[in-house]
Amino acid sequence: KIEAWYMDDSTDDQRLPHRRNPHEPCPLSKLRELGVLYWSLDADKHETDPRLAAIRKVYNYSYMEIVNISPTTLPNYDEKIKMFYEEHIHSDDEIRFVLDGSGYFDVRDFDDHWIRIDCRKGDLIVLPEGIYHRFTLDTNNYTKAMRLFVGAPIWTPYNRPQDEHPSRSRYLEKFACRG
Ligand code: KMT
Ligand code: NI
Repeated sequence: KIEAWYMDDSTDDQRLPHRRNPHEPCPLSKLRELGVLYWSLDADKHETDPRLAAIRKVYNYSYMEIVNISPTTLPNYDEKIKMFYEEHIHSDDEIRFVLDGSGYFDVRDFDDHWIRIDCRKGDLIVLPEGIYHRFTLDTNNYTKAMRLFVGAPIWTPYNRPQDEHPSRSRYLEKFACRG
């Protein structure tokens, strides 16, 4: 369903897949260890889907908005695209449901390697508070996504390094159960 892999070190276009050679897939179990949650839903039914409603209720995702990320639909496109791809954390979970199109969420593992998550229509992904991550469109240049949040949204990115940020400390305490 959802596919993820370890990235290569090439500085080519960020929209390319950047798979390693040979390909190194990242299993879903690894993503779970990093605190990343994932559901596969029917994007076309997002207005009436009881599964989405149940997830929103259980996790208190009261806030919802829809964004269209493409060169023609996103205001300040170049600036935003650059911002999304800066490595950062948030003080809350980042919850995204891809309604159409596709894009990549990259997350860091505990060895500081990038894992690229190929998010497509129907993928609902939760990046935990404090995880280092970034987002890019792929070569289709289009993602329509639902942005969910617990209460009033705070989208502020804190660019790396944020090793003293309380959200980073909480993340490591919760998920980096080693050493
Ligand atoms: C964000 O906060 O990084 C974004 O909303 C862009 C990704 S949404 C598919
Ligand atoms: Ni983010």
